[in-house]
Amino acid sequence: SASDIQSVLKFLKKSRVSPNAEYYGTQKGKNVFVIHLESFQQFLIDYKVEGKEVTPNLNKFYHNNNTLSFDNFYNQVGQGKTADAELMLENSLFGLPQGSAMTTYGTQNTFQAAPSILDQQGYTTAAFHGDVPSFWNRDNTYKSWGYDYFFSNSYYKEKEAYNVGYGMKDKIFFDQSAQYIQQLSQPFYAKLITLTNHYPYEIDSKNTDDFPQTKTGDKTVDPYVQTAHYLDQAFAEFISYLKDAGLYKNSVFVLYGDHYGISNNHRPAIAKLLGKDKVTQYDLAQFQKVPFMIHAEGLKGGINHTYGGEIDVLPTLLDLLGVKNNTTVQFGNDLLAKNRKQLVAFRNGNFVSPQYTKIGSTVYDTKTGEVLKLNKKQRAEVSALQNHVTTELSLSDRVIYGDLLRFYDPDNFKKTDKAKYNYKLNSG
Ligand code: GP9
Ligand code: MN
Repeated sequence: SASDIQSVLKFLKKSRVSPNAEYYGTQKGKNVFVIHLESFQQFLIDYKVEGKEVTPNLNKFYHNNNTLSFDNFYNQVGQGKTADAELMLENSLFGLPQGSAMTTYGTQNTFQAAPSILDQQGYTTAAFHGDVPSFWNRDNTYKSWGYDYFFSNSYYKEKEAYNVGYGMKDKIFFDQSAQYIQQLSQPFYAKLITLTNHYPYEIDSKNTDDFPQTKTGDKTVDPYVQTAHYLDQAFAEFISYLKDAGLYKNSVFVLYGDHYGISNNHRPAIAKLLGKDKVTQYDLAQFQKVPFMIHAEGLKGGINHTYGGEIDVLPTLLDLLGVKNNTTVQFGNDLLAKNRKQLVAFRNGNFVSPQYTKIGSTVYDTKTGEVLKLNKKQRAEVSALQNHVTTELSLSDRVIYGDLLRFYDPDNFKKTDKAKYNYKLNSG
């Protein structure tokens, strides 16, 4: 009901942090590229197979002086996988405990999403993806989020050799997307969702670049580095198209991995990849780290160790762009804020903080991975963190289940008119 939104706003007001003045507004007015690295885990960064880097181009980007890179950034998805990542990234709302919110609520609900927020700042907004538009109900959800354009598979020239697995090969996808991007009026916000590095990690031999597979002996794990290597090359090609098109310097690049590529069902293989005898629940939690990088000309970069996750991306980006976001509903907080609460909630209620990693009823020391026997003070700290996690997840769920944003009109945000959008090809 309308009064439920008040409890949400009260909670958010208490947990708000003020932005970092050193960064706030420094990227104002620039184009924004959000590049979704499918199933890409943090352990791949700087990882080598037979002495060769899996992702040399992303590694260079990660270590670039103008890239802010985060090495304690976790995926927080549930069953909605990609869809949960998209929801968190662009709405700062958690995915649901079951299913995917985009599928169940994406069509009807009211949102305060990144595309709508930026549209109201004069941005053109577009999503690009080489699969059918209905996957995860994107075609309807993106209208609710205020995307001006959604370029899905029918917008791309098709040839049989262009496809593998779920859809278009990343190199073809980036090449053709770049041609559309050049026609967007600036400033724009463009999200590109890659696909080739998706389970079961298929790639034709012509495109493997002879990159060796890993040798864990697990048939579904070993080709993962090959498709990751291909994604890395595709990314590098895309960056060079943008440089040629003169779109590199006036843009901010946001890169993220959406979720794990190797699930917890492959523990022996994970142990081999990490060079360990066996993996603990703590190791598996660490294995949920995904890359998060922000790059822009002149941005003060470096590797930032703050603990955060996908829920925190939208406030971080809006602060960099100098877009006011303290009245719209967002559960995350700016990763660059000095006094932020460093707490990463997983969808099942487990969490990671700089001190504690709680999995089920076991608490590990986040620094060492050892199981902790808690003293009284620690017990109180852990239970306060657990409380916060449980509360934020359930309030976010209430926003979605109750469609609470329809009852809330902050003065700096105009509701999205879904009827304005039509993504069908040749529909005028
Ligand atoms: C397909 C896609 C895959 O369009 O984005 O989603 P996932 O299986 O990773 O959730
Ligand atoms: Mn995915």
